[in-house]
Amino acid sequence: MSALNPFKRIPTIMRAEEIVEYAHSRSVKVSVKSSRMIEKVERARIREVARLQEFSRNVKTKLRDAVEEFPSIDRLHPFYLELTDILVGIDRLKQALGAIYNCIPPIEEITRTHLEALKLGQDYKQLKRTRSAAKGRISSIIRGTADNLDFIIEAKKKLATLPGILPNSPTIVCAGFPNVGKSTLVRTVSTAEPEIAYYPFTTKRVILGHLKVRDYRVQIVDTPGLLDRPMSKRNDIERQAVTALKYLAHVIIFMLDPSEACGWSMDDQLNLLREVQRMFPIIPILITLNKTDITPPDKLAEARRAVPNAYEINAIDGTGVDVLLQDAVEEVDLVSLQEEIDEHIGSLTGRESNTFDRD
Ligand SMILES: Nc1nc2c(ncn2[C@@H]2O[C@H](COP(=O)(O)OP(=O)(O)O)[C@@H](O)[C@H]2O)c(=O)[nH]1
Ligand SMILES: [Mg+2]
Repeated sequence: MSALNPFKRIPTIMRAEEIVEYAHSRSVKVSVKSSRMIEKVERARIREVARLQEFSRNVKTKLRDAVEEFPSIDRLHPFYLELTDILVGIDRLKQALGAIYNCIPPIEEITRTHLEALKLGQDYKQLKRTRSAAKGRISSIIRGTADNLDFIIEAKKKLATLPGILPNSPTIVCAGFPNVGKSTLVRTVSTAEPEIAYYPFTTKRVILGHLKVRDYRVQIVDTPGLLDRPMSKRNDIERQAVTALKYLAHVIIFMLDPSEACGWSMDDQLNLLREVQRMFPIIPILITLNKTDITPPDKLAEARRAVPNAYEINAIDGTGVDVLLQDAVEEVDLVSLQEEIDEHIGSLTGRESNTFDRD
């Protein structure tokens, strides 16, 4: 498996105060072995130099790690890019990462000038003061970027809840009104326990399952709060979240419940179907009648007339599901998918760090 949710892999990021504390505790532990024969002031010089270097090194490492271990924004899968924008704002995130990174050169400069001063200092107390002044100035720089560190820590937390998709596996998205059986289908066809995740701006849980069809590792995901009601009832953010699905879905299974046990009339369901067809004109949509086990014959006949050649399934016991999935994978444009994979792998191998203004 390659790249699941890239934000789950970010190591712990320290807050400003934690970085200062951490670097301080490391620097005071530095012990310098020097001969008793050396004068007191020289011993102090060696010690203060070592402590300042240790402090500076730890601070820089923590800042650099915070930025470099964050997934490279420009190389995110478009699905995550879109959702990242909704959840935290791409511009603000780039600005925060850039600002944190830009703390490093001034810290290096302060370190350099104070190390020079330590070379020249003649008295024991003065050496201590110089080291302490350098640490103070470096700490202020870190505290000055505390908001940015807090921001990326929060961003990481939010982004880590998104579903962990495999960018190079065929992806089936289940759509349809609430209670038509989307989650049931995902659970029935998944070979392992499905992953539970969250989409932005719905409190409903997303279910992401994995299965094998022919030789392909396929993922199937449902869409609570997204493709389950008319677009006219949505705000901009929800619309953007729906749009993100076009980067995810290679094929859509649109589920209808002709028994209407879901609580929605077939007319409403068919209207939503037409809306989804309009929204995703180039994604293949497989229309599926679910709950055939409890649908009265007259309602089933009516549904067959409304959507001729629809798949007919029972999501609970899996009747009809095999044919549906085989055809779903058949619909995935495997040639374009291969190109996508190549592009993705190419971008990963060219990876160095985040792109942002380093001036
Ligand atoms: N009889 C029957 N009930 C089903 C079928 N598929 C789903 N259900 C039931 O319909 C209800 C809603 O299903 P769920 O998967 O939660 O719908 P979702 O909101 O679209 O995810 C649940 O009580 C399911 O057990 C089916 O094929 N036959
Ligand atoms: Mg559900």
